[in-house]
Amino acid sequence: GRVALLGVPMDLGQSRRGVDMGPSAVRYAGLQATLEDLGYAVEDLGNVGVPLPELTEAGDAGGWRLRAVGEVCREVSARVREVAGGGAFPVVLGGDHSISLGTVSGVVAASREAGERTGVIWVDAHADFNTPESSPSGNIHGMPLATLTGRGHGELVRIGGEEASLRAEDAVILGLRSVDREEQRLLTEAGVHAYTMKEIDAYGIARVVRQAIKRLSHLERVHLSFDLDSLDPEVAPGVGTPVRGGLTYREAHLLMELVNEAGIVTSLDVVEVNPILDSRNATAEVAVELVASLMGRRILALPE
Ligand code: DIR
Ligand code: MN
Ligand code: MN
Ligand code: MN
Repeated sequence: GRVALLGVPMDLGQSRRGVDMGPSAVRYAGLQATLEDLGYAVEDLGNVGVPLPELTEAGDAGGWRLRAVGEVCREVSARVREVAGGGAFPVVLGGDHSISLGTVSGVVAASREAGERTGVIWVDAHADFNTPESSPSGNIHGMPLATLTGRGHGELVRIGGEEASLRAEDAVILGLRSVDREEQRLLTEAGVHAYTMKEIDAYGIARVVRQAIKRLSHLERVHLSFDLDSLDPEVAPGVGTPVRGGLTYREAHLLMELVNEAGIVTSLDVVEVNPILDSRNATAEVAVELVASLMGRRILALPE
C-alpha cells in the first residue's frame, strides 16, 4: 500500500510552545523508514505552513488564533482529501490536536465522494469535547471532537462544509480520564461513547478495544486520532497536558495490534508530541513504534 505523510507544525490550539516541533521529532524517530520496512511505499509531502505567534499575535490575540487555526485546517483538509481520494493512507503529524479538524474533514470529504461513511477512534486522556462556552481554558485543542460533530466556533465547524463531518454515534473515545465539568454534560448529551480508564482497568484493554471496534462496524472507513497524552506520562512525557493513570506501553501496543487485525482504519493522525517537554525524544519514538503496530508490525513476523 501507499502512505502519505503530512506534517502540521501547529501550536496555536494551546499555549505551550514546542508542539510545533512534533512533526520533526516524529520524522527524526524514523517514521518513514519504519513504514518502508513494513512494505509501504511512503511519500513525505512535507509540512503545511503555520503562522508564528511571535510575528502576528500583537493586538487581537484570540481572534487571530481562531482565524489562523481555521486557515491551516482548511489547507490540511484539502491536502488530506486529495491523498485519501487518490487511494493512499494519510498519516498526519501534529502539532496540537486542533489539526484533526483538518484531517477528519479531509478524509470525510473523500469518503463522501466515494459514497462511504467515516467514523473515528479518538485515543486521548481528554474528550476534546469542549465548546467556546464550556471550555475553562479557551484552548482550541480541547474542542476538535465537539467541533467535528457540529458544536462550537462556526468558522471551525464549517471547515468541512455546511454538514458536520461526524455523527456523535460514529465516534468512540479510548483512554479518557480528564473531562471538564460542562464538557461532561455535552459529551453525555451528544451520545459519544467513551471508554474511560476505569473500563480499561476493570475489563482489560483487549475487551474494551474489541467492543469499540464492534460499535463502529457499520462504517466503511475509520480514522484513528492518536493523542500521545493517552499514554501514561511515564511512557510519554513529551506532551503539553500530561495526566497520570494512562495507557501502559503494552496496552497501547495491544490497542494498535487489535485495530490492525480488524483492518478497519483508513487514516491516522499523531498529535501533541512536544519535544521541548520530552526526555530525549522518547515520546516521538514510542509514537513511531505504535504506528508500526497499527500498520501491521508483528512480533513473530515470519510466514507460518
Ligand atoms: C482541557 C484539556 N480539557 C481543555 N484538553 C486537552 O483545555 O479543554 N486536550 N489537553 O488534549
Ligand atoms: Mn487531544
Ligand atoms: Mn489529550
Ligand atoms: Mn492535549
